[in-house]
Parts: sequence; structure tokens; C-alpha cells
Amino acid sequence: MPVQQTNGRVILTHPKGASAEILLYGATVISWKSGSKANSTPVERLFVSSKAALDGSKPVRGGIPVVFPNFGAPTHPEHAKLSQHGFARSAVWNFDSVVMDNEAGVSVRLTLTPTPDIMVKYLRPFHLAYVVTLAEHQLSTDLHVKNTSQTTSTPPDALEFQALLHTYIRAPANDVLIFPLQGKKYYDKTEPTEQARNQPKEETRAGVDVKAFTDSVYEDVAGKYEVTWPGGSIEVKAKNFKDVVVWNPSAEAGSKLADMEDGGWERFVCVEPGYVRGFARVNPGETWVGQQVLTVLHEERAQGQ
Ligand code: TA6
Repeated sequence: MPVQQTNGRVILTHPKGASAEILLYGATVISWKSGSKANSTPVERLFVSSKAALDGSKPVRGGIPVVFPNFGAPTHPEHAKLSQHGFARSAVWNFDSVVMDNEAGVSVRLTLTPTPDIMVKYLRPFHLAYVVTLAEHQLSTDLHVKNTSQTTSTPPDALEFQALLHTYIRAPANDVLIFPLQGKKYYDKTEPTEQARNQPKEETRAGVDVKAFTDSVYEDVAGKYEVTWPGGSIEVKAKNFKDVVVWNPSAEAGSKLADMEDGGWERFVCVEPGYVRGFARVNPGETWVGQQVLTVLHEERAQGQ
């Protein structure tokens, strides 16, 4: 059964053993097991803290939370009443349809439109669709943002937003390197003062590590990154997400997160494609699409291989 729905979750299974599990709460992918290249056992590729709330009581600590319409604390006047990272990751989405179901893969579409809970804090009309596609060694997640405003004003009544896929990649954080970000401008959110946090730096490292507390917002990057560690690597490809955030709280910040399992920061790196510097704009009737494609490139060889 390639697509199953059960108690607020959508489960995708691929004929060659891969699987994905999505909570309707936040449209949060909480598991992606890719077909293994080293042996026949599917391998979990995402990190979800064992202390994460999966009952809809708070955003999931792990998986792929959907961040919309604001990244971080709100800065746009229309987002003033919204919490950190916006409402999409804590709203219950609707299971809309099975988009594809064949040998190549399985794909489902979830949607979110303004609910009473959203409308008390966000007045804009919008329609979100999130298409999750599972292939044997790949997971795609596409966020469609439609401005459903009926106004015909000049200039057009644009919907201004930020969007990001907050992907927790399961990996040995101390051994991870992320390429290519060398020469890219970034903002270091671990700096102690607001002024320093807003001062751009240039990435000098060929491979970015997260051995220390890391919270870096890279602006205008190529949209294709490799997350590597001894014996494994995952490619992150992004379209329309012009920026990327690299985050690992290390013990310094991770130990302060109530829903972070002990030492959890040692087992993931967040590589988060987003549109977070400035605001994306979409005019009435138009749709903006941001895409992330995660591909397993290679992995530990099974013993003796
Ligand atoms: O994406 C990095 C970041 O913005 C960090 O600053 C940290 O706050 C992280 O997101 C987690 O945010 P959350 O609201 O899920 O605790």
C-alpha cells in the first residue's frame, strides 16, 4: 500500500523499501528511510529528538518543519502577531491527494488555507500546497505559495513572506562538512550582539563544519550543497530558496532546548534551504514554488563490502 493515512499521519512506501512519514500537524516529515545502497536495509536519514512532541502540542524538534510566512522572530508588519518561524509548522494541514504512485515514486499533496486560528493573527489570504515525493534514494519537498487575494489594485497587492524547510539531517555532527559555501556571504547568529549578528561575514572554509555552536544564514547561494561525513553523504538541492541556513546548537544551546534529547546535537546538522533574507513577493493569483531535493549519494559500506 504505497500511501496510507492513519491517525493524523500520511505514510509513503516505495516498492524498493524506502519510506516517509508525514504528520498532518505542520506537514512535518518526521521520517525518511531511503533504500540502502550498502545493503538491503532502509536507513533513517532524518533526526527527530526522542523528546519531540508528535501529538500536535508544539512544533516537532526534528524532521523537516515547514517555516512560513516568517523565519525567526517576525520582522514584517503583517507578521507582527506571529511566533518564531511562523504558523505553518504548527497548523494542521489537509491531506489533499495522491499525486503519483508508480515504480518511479510516490507523491502526495497536502494543503493549508487560512483557519480561524490563523486568521486571528494573520490577515492575508493564501493557499499553501506541499508536495512530498519519495523515490528510492531521494525525497523531494515542494512548497507552493499562492496569493489568493481578489484585489485588482495598482500596484498589485503582493503577498510578502519568508519560507524555509528546516531539515534535520541525521549525521555525526562532529564529522560533518558542508560544501560548497566558500566565499559566500553569511550572517552569524551566534554573535552576542544584534549589531554583530547583522554584520555580514565571508565564509573562508572550503568545507563548513559544525564542531562548535553554529547558526549561519548564507545569502544568495548556488542551491546545491553536499553534506558529507566519513562513509556517507547527502545532496541538498534547492530551487527558489535563494538562501541556506546551517544550524547546530551544540551543547551550548542544545542543552537548553526542553525537547532536545540528551546529546541530540551530536546526531544531526540542519541544512535549511530558505528565502529568509528579505521577503519573497507573489502577486494576486500567482504562485511561488520553493523546492528541496534530498538525495543519498553514498553511505557506509556494510561490513566487508
Ligand atoms: O534555523 C536556525 C534557527 O533559526 C536557530 O536560530 C534556532 O532558533 C532554530 O532555528 C530552532 O528554532 P526553534 O523555534 O525550532 O527552536
